[in-house]
Amino acid sequence: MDSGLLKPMTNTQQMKVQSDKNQSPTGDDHMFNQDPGVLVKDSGSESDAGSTDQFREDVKEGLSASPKFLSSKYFYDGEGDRLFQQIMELDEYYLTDCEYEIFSLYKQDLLEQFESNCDRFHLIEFGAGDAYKTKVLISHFLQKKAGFVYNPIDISSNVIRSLVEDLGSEFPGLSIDPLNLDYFEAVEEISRKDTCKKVVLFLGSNIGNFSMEEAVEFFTGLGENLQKGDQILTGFDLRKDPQVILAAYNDSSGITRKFNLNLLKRINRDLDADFDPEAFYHYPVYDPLGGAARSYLISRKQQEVNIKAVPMLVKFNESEPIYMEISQKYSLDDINGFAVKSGFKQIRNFFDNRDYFTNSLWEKL
Ligand code: AVI
Repeated sequence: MDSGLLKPMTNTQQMKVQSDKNQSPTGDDHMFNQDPGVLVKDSGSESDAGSTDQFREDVKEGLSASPKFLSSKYFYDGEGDRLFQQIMELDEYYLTDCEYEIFSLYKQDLLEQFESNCDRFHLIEFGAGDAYKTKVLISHFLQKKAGFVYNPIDISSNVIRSLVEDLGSEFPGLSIDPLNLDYFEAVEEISRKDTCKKVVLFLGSNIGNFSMEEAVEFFTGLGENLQKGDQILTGFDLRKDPQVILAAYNDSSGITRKFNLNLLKRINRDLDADFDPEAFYHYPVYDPLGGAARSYLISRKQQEVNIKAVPMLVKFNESEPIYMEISQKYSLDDINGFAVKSGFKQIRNFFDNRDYFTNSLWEKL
């Protein structure tokens, strides 16, 4: 994996970890066309010319393809961030509560696993956002007078700035060293400055927005930037009752629907297009065999959409889908397989009370 391909973007509202690859709408070989190792976040800004160029190219590619697709990494403009925040507060979207519960239950066990011979460890968080769940750990670690430096990593300088302000006032004793870099570069940079143990947090089942193959590439690439004994704690959403999973992506208040349709509005705004979002409907599905939740937007009628900034005229047949997102769900064997294939040893899986979700702790071999 070429971490040199990882380039920071600016002016982003909030970090969401996504693959830079587009997702094949068809099957388990889902991802294609781009470099699997590249971590990107949404640019969220019309003023970021480089990002708008990339957005235009990606929209052009996805809507010229058959079947059509759009990359879910572009969900997160300002409105997308607000909608995702609302999703995380929904009862149906159980993932956030599960991870919060795991941290509340196991904060001491986690601390014991994280501590090392060094007088401190680096708690590195990929896509820290507002660190809502991580604050449970930070608060406990400080209370226990643990030696650690918190390294939130976010490609958005705005996110980093407000997080540092917030944590500074909530936890005056916290040693915080934020990095406004892409993930692998940030890990490399921390290693260059300090040889103490690194613990990387990759939470929220963000890994689920990668295909299975990409996930292995991601973990392998991450391992190449870690030393023996360093650890990673990843949040994985587990396979469970298909109805519970489907409801998380088809909430009764329609927020997830708006979240998907918002990408069409973004294309209208940023690329001067004339999508009528109401002419599409949100269609999420869950495949209990492969464990993938996928969402589509379905054209309600035969229609044409003009995207002036590309420029392109996109023709839709009635009932034609646009593939929007994968949210992969995992078995414990899947998770163990990732660790083995990417050069880690599994230390322990931590579960919530319903066994819906796991935070899996691995050590670099
Ligand atoms: C960011 N990611 C882990 C979320 C997920 O569950 O795949 C994004 C999301 N899409 C619809 N709801 C939430």
